[in-house]
Amino acid sequence: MAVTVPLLLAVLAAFSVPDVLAHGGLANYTVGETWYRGYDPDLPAADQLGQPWMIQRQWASIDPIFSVDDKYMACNKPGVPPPSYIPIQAGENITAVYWYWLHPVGPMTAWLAYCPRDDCTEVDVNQAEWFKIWEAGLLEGPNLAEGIWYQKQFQHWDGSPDLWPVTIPKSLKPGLYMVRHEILSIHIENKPQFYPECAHLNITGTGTVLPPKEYLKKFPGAYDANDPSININVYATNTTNYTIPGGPIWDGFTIVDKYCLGC
Ligand SMILES: *[C@@H]1O[C@H](CO)[C@@H](O)[C@H](O)[C@H]1NC(C)=O
Ligand SMILES: *[C@@H]1O[C@H](CO)[C@@H](O)[C@H](O)[C@H]1NC(C)=O
Ligand SMILES: *[C@@H]1O[C@H](CO)[C@@H](O)[C@H](O)[C@H]1NC(C)=O
Ligand SMILES: *[C@@H]1O[C@H](CO)[C@@H](O)[C@H](O)[C@H]1NC(C)=O
Ligand SMILES: *[C@@H]1O[C@H](CO)[C@@H](O)[C@H](O)[C@H]1NC(C)=O
Ligand SMILES: [Cu+2]
Repeated sequence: MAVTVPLLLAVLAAFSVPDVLAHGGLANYTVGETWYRGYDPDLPAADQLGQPWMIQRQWASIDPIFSVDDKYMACNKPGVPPPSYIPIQAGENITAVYWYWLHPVGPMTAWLAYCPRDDCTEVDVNQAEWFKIWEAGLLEGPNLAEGIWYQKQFQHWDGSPDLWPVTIPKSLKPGLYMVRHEILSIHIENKPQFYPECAHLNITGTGTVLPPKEYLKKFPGAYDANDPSININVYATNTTNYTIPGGPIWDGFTIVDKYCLGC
């Protein structure tokens, strides 16, 4: 099936047939050698919600979100918070583990939001201030429709775990944070599909900073439905030009006032 799946996807995309293939989602996380099990929409919710091991916000189905204004853009639906946190040091990688990711076209981004009052369970995910720490788009031409995106490169097409490592900025102030991984699939013309999933992190380390205001975004709010990178027909033009939505990545060094570093 490894050969026919991409072919089938190309056919589906060309005819704008609604999504019929299961495309999976963010199943687990790893930090170093340690695995953290996430929510599984195929298992009973009652066996998972509130379990002491749960570190991910609930996503009840693998279906995408179609509107940038949807309140579930923040942390999927229904986004019930978990009781536990993944411990991680600033500077370490958190690796998101997906199963059966099958869409090939579109950018991927990772975001953090600081949880005030030492608690992520009480945070309103729509009011949280998210900052982008990682992104990847088109890696190689010849154009948006046929090129190799990170979204296509990171997947294995066969159900073995697809790994997506992201580094927590070393300079980040320790504390409790939410991490938000988002895949945006744009293989269907002018019908973007968003796949966000969130987990809770307990970040330690020797960092001291948070990003300045211009990096802080809300979901909904961060994206514009008319953004040419979101409302896009990748089959219409032969180009490699693509700007990943959501503004720049915070590099972990730009602090409070870029003209006043260290003062
Ligand atoms: C995620 O973890 C669960 C529970 O340990 C396991 O059954 C499942 O195979 C894992 N999924 C992936 C994609 O690694
Ligand atoms: C850590 O994550 C970065 C991307 O953020 C990646 O380039 C690097 O290979 C990762 N390292 C490991 C050991 O996974
Ligand atoms: C976060 O980690 C610190 C350091 O290990 C620990 O003292 C604290 O209890 C943890 N907080 C939570 C909510 O897990
Ligand atoms: C797209 O553009 C590339 C580079 O300019 C060119 O090599 C290729 O033939 C073009 N493809 C089509 C289908 O026009
Ligand atoms: C392509 O580049 C132009 C600027 O040259 C920009 O206006 C446009 O939004 C870009 N398109 C995408 C999809 O990023
Ligand atoms: Cu899909």
